Amino acid sequence: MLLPPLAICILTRSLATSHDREEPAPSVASYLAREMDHAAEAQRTDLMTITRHALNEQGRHPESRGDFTILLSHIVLGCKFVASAVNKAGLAKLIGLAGETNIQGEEQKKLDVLSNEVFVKALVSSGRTCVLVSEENEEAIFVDGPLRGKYCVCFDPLDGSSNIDCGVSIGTIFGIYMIKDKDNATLEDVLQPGTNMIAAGYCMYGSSCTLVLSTGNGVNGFTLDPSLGEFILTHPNIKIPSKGKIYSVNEGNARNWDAPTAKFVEKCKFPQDGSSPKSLRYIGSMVADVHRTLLYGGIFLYPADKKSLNGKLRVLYEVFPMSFLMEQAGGQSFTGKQRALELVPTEIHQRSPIFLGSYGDVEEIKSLYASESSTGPSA
Ligand code: AHM
Ligand code: MG
Repeated sequence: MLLPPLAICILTRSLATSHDREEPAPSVASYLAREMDHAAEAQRTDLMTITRHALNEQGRHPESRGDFTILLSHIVLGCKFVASAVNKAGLAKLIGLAGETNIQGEEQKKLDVLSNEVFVKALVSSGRTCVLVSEENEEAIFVDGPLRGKYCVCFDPLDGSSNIDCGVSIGTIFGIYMIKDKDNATLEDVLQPGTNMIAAGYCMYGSSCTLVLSTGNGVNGFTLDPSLGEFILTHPNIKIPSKGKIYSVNEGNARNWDAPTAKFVEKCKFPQDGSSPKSLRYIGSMVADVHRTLLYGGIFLYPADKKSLNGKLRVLYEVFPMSFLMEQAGGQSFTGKQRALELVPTEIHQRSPIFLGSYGDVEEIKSLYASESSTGPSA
């Protein structure tokens, strides 16, 4: 069989590279087998959409009446809207998005404000929510009348929005609770420990649009196929590696860190056990940093420091959902004092320090905090 020129070029390059590294060269047969796998993938006709996946999950709960699937479909609609708006963000000056003036001379809404409106309306109109907490709204929103349902949703409609103008990945984060008493919704319904969450997820608007979801039965990732307008299961049953080679932190805050954080980062750079130093990767968009951590392993840190005693990230719609996903994927999440999901928030916009990622890496920071508390502060 004749190989197309591109295949010959790739094959020659990969043969040369593997020769340099003294690795066994791939055979033509294995190259072709891989190409055929890709072709089969592209022609797959049995697509697991996110709705089909939710319906399958629903089948595991005979008492379920489909309310969660309906709620999820409204969240998915919000994500698709924001994905489309984010894709056009670079055209802002031409078509008047994100704070620019459009051709009618009307001031357009900033993307984060627009995203918030879309999610609030989608969640309320689902008829399945009763209390909403959004990063963009100072007060919680209580849904009244016939549209009131049994779920409480805490969300950050567009996290990492300082990255919008330069086209870096941003995302939506959400965590879902069940109301305690449907006829009497109060703030207590959202001031619950993260262990009470029934589902959490995020949608990353990046080089592709990926929605990662857990309903408490593992973690699954779905990628938006723009031609179908559907999220398709592409990352089933995500498990985070038990140890990683990457740490992710804003090192610009280093001079204000406490001793355990400073020691941990020092160990990442100058390991004393003969292992290689870890690589630093920091995007400054929690969704993107956590997504990479989930897939490749490693640790993401937003610690407390002398200026921000509770760190920066918000408990209800940043720390809890990401901690839930990490635990469901086999990792862990720690605040510097306790398992993150066991924290009991007292305010809806409360912040907390956070260390999350591979089980073994978080174990290390936990032991540094444990020895600090047994010997007292060392710095
Ligand atoms: P935001 O909710 O105002 O967008 O802030 C949250 C973002 C996270 O996405 C990210 O992890 C963090 O802020 C980055 O903060 P910093 O710029 O201090 O490193
Ligand atoms: Mg945020």
